[in-house]
Amino acid sequence: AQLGEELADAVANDELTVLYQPLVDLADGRPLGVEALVRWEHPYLGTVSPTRFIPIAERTGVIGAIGMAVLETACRQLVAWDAGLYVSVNLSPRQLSEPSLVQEVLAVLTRTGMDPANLVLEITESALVDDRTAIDMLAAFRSHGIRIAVDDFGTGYSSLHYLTRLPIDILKIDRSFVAELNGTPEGAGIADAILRLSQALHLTTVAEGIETTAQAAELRELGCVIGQGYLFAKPLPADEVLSVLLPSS
Ligand code: G
Ligand code: G
Ligand code: MN
Ligand code: NA
Repeated sequence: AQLGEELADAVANDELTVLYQPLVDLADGRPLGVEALVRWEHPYLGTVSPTRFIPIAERTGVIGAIGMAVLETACRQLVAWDAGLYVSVNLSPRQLSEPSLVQEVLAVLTRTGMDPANLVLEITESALVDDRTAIDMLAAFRSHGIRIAVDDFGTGYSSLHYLTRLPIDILKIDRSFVAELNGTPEGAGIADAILRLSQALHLTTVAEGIETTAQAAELRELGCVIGQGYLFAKPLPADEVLSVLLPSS
């Protein structure tokens, strides 16, 4: 309960920071975008992971304010960089149940001068199952040029039939399937299946949690276009992103 009460003030007290993890073209290593990942710099606990505080924020409802703060920070940062990158921002399931979300997101884009084509919203599969309101919302985002990614794909519950009807653009292969890659057809089974599925559905695929050059090479051979993981870079503070991504600039 204590942490929940403190979390309610974290936005106003400016205790949330946003890190950025590169998303790279697997063919040539070129940076294409970044994923925004929030951290809570707690006054005496130190850095608190989102895996710890996002579930609390979901329960108390403060996720709405946190989500919008992260989005606004990320959009401002992207516009300031002006480096031809896009930014991928996580939405939690509860945000998708807020009818005003689309208008709020569009207002942030207007306020920050951000091109909607440079924004990707990441949602988890389980947020969508049988939720007509959430699905309509995704369609509304897409009608404004914002792209939708399904995060942690393969770990949720969507039936394949259902997936064909979702208004989405990108599948993110969960890092558990990347960890299974070992140069054998068995190891590549799920990643390969997801890549074929996304090709059939004309979706882009991002592989998460790439830690080795062997994994990157295998994913590239399997047809994966975009990669993310410690091999390329860990989540970085804003002021380190450009020097890591575009060292010549
Ligand atoms: O960055 P890290 O690997 O610690 O993130 C842990 C989890 O927290 C991931 O599942 C990630 O999607 C989630 N997460 C990170 N930032 C945000 C955010 O701004 N909003 C939401 N809803 N989840 C986030
Ligand atoms: O669920 P989501 O995909 O949003 O989570 C992103 C999380 O994955 C972040 O917390 C980030 O720190 C973590 N992450 C990013 N790259 C790697 C990696 O190569 N290996 C592992 N184990 N975790 C990673
Ligand atoms: Mn994500
Ligand atoms: Na993920």
